[in-house]
Amino acid sequence: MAPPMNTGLLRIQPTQQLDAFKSVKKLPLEEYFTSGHRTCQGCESALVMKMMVKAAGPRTIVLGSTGCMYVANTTYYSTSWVVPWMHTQLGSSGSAGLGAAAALKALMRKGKMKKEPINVIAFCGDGGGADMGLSAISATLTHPDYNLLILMYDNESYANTDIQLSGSTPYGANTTFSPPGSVRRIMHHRWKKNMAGMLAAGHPTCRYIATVCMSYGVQAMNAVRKALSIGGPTFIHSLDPCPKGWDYDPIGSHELGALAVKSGVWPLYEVEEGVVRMLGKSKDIAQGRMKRIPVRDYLRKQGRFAHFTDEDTEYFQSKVDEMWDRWLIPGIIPFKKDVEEDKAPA
Ligand SMILES: Cc1ncc(C[n+]2csc(CCOP(=O)(O)OP(=O)(O)O)c2C)c(N)n1
Ligand code: SF4
Ligand SMILES: [Mg+2]
Repeated sequence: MAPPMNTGLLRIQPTQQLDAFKSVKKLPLEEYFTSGHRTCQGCESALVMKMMVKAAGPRTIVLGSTGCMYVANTTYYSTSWVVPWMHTQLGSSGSAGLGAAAALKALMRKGKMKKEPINVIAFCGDGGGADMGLSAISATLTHPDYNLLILMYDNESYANTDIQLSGSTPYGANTTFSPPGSVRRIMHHRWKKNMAGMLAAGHPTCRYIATVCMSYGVQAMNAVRKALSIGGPTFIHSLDPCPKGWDYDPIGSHELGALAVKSGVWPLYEVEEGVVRMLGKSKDIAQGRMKRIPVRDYLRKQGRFAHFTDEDTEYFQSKVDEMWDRWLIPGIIPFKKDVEEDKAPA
């Protein structure tokens, strides 16, 4: 792990060294997000909550913005959370997380609380994070002197309010805002927002950014542990298959996450103190040990793409190819260098 960034006297909250789990057999048995929630069968976002807090451990405060992971997990007078948990407004995970981290820091500085590592994790959905709460997340990531992790669970729609299109919804997907019709087949023409890459490029003060998918659960949990050990503002973006919104049999959740990674649709990587590393299968792809599988294999398993013609699938494939073959950093940073400009005399 890279040495911590020097932020002077400002980093008062202690962090802890959470070592990586070596395998699934080494995971602790304790649960801090338990049974009793009301998410759909096969909901990967619920799995993200469970594994995220298992990775963090009991000295953790979780804050969550409105969405499925609020509504389904905190039915009146009951909750699946074992650790302290607080709901925050839909676009506020960044500010709520920063406020909680600042409060802990102030209480510890004033001697009103024992100085000990307490994890603050603020989660949000893609609607609450990539769209509505983007400015609060961005502002929070510019504060190097508070320890918190923001985790965006991305089910690629405003799922809780019945699958409306978000800035994270993939091209062409059928949502309640983009139903294919006989006159226009493709109703959503925008490409998915590159959230983690955008935050990494624009926020050098953010000390750790990672993309994860719970189909690779130990790796995802280790990203959470690394983020919490590094401290400072950190960000994790997880891609979560959603049986309701993506329209598939709930048994397919794990497989769909793996197909997203193997097809290159969802690159796994981390940016630690400004150093980029591809991870897992994405590293194998980037280093030529594995060929990407066709995106068709991923798309055809989901009802939200059932209206796709060959032409639509080819377009989708061409955009994923572009991410891997033409981006400055494959799957992460899209800028292209103007080679001619470099050669031109000053
Ligand atoms: C300011 C505000 N606008 C709209 C809503 C209604 N609303 C509640 S949950 C939700 C969807 C949030 O989507 P996302 O953040 O992606 O979480 P998901 O439901 O997909 O888990 C919406 C629009 C709200 N609660 N607050
Ligand atoms: S709609 Fe999707 S994200 Fe929401 S509870 Fe169901 S499976 Fe989970
Ligand atoms: Mg969502």
